[in-house]
Amino acid sequence: MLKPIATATRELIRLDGLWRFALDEAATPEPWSAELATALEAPVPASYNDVFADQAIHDHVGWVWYQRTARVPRGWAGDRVVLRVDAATHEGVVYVGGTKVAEHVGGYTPFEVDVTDLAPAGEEVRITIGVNNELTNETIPPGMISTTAAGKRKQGYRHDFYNYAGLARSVILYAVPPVRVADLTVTTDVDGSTGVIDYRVDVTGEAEVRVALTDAAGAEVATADGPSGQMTVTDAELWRPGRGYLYELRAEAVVGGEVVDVYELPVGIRSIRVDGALFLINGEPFYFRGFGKHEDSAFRGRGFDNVVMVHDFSLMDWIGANSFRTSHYPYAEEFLDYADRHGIVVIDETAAVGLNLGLGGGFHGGKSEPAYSPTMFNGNTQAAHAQGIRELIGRDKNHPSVVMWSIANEPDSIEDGAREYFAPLAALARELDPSRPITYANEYRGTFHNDRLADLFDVICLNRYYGWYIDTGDLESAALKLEAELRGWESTHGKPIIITEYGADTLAGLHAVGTQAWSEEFQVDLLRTYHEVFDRVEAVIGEQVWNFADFQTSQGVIRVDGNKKGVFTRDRRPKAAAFALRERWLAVGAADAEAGK
Ligand code: GCB
Repeated sequence: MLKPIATATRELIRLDGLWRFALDEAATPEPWSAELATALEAPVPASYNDVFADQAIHDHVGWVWYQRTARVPRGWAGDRVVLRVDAATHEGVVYVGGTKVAEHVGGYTPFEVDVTDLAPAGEEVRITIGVNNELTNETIPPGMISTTAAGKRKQGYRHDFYNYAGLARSVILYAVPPVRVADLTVTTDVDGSTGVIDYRVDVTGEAEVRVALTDAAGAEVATADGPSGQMTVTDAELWRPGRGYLYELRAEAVVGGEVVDVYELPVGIRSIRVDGALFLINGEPFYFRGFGKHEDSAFRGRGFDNVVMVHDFSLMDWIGANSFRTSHYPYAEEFLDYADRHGIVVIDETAAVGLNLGLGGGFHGGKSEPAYSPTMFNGNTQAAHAQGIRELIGRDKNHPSVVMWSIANEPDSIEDGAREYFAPLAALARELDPSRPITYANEYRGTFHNDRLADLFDVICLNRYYGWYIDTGDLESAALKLEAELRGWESTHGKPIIITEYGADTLAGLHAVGTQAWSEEFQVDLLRTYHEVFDRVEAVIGEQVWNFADFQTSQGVIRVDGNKKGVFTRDRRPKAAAFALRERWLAVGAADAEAGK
């Protein structure tokens, strides 16, 4: 799905700002049929939960309503007008005037609809968007709704981050020509010093297709005709980690010799391969240094904010990180655009987190029934998961920064049914994108002895908490168990291993001379202990600390105002571990640079 952009033939307006806002129970039965009667105004983009000083809004389970008017620009006459919602978490319904125009399930991927007939050029239209945050055993991520003793509805879930909801990303109204570029798919490869670009252009209507590639200085380096084909660039400037060189692919739809539509896509030429236990980018072994992150900040919840994003990237640069995982859902596309431009490597994850009854936030939880069963994670869950994979790949397939798809975080990988559930999903991801490796992030109960999924994937991603949830405070045992396990995976699978989570909750400002869980010194020691092991095991080709920053979770006895495993606090101040990581990562980065990587 193409990101809306402005070109010579396309225009867009963002409907960001303040929208009228009401909880469903405070609204009339058909809130879209008239002006929403409410005193509340909610910012878009933002999660609504932390914006108001109102516990009922914070804890709300169910539908909320956003509404505003927008004037369709006069100049859009003759164009198709499209309304796009970048994210409605987790389910959205859209009305223009009194007419329902779109419904969508899945809280972290965009949806859009042609509203031309209801939104004539020059007219003002009323747009009402309903957003539902409910999670069930058949949604991705899953959850469960119960009623409290006091009669309130309560949303439970098996993932360790707050269920922020609302319109967390932009809402956009845009104009495109009736005959137009509808989608573009680009994959690249490298052959010696030649860059190879395979492209496919899908067109709405009847048109010829012309494609041209320009370099960063604007010089045309290749052209092609036809809806699909190949272009080559001699002496190509490659997209590399740390240097996000981008070409631009310009696709034109041409009718009777006239260009009726133009779409411009940044293209990074690079190759990705997994070879034995190596992860190769442009034929060079790549070592992942970085974090599992969250879209999470004060007031905004999961709301997209350029300030927070640029600051986070700046801190990642400062600390020497070269990569991150979009744990545990697809992030705003702006993150990938930025990563493309700056050469940051991304593991792109679906929202499939919590498909596991044996875990609660990384530690062992109670378990009473089978995970993969008609009443728990069933065919409908799997269908929603498949749709999540389609939408993730559909949105992000052209980003050079995305080097691998992670199709789930910590699903149950050891029970009956796990393989039946995951094999078709792994096959689907491969079919949709044969150009990228795939993985899933494995939790500690799935060992190299009993895991039933690893062989379906290219890279083994392990989330491990020895010294924290297991053998708390005992780093000697942690090192022994970690090394034994990593060597086991290495010898049984012979695939690359990335430790996609390791870390310790750490209270900023808590210090201790001796070993003391939760202290800043302990976080430093735990990370160092892991690093010593990683450096001894050849198949380990990456380390991503959990987490970049402290983040909000649901309330619970093991969380104090959220998860504190951040290397930075929630307001992005460094803990001692930030300086320790910086020392290690800048040194490794410098060695890589010297070796020409
Ligand atoms: C995990 C989960 C992550 C949690 C983390 C923790 O394994 O993947 O979402 O936040 O553990 O801190 O418990």
